[in-house]
Amino acid sequence: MITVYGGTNSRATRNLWVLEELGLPYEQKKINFTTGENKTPEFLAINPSGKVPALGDSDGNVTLSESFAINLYLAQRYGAGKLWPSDPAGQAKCLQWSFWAATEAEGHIVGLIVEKFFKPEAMRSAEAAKQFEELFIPSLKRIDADLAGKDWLVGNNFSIADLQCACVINSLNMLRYDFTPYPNLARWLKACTSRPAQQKVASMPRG
Ligand SMILES: N[C@@H](CCC(=O)N[C@@H](CS)C(=O)NCC(=O)O)C(=O)O
Repeated sequence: MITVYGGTNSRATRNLWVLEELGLPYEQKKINFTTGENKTPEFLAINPSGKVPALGDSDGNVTLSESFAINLYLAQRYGAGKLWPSDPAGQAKCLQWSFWAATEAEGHIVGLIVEKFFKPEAMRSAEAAKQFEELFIPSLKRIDADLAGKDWLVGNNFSIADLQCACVINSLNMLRYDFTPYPNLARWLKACTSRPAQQKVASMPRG
């Protein structure tokens, strides 16, 4: 049995997206990190970092943390020929885009969202917001250029590479971010987020 620890107010949504894409049975244990449920001894035994998401897979005999790594595990173990390409070059590209999403995009994008959305209004800084945006604009340009003339990042099909990048970039929609300067990215993001699996996760009750 696969168990996802984390609610829909967390990065667990990207793991739920993979599970829904693959049609895998799973149970979800909502760990409320806003009330400190992520720091209980029970949860720290699952993820000593005290963060969600985490994943347990009793069939695979593994407990994992780090949302991108969880997705790569699920894609490799259960998504061969679907989310996980069969050729080594395609697989390497999926790793490339996963690391890119984690290191070149997510931190700066989350920084902007915290600055413009989560911080109390009195504490927001337009200068800090501008700095975060300047840091991720090269990444938006990079992925927009890569998507010119093609539908998906790796090969001819939607893969874990698309999912890992789309879940990060889509969070900018919380800010109604203007993707007009990046037409290839905008088209691709719409295709990713229109997928039934993502729509299902997006319609789950928040929390
Ligand atoms: N790099 C980690 C980040 C996990 C993370 O920061 N999770 C947040 C919720 S989305 C959390 O648990 N925050 C509570 C805390 O840091 O105490 C991942 O991708 O899984």
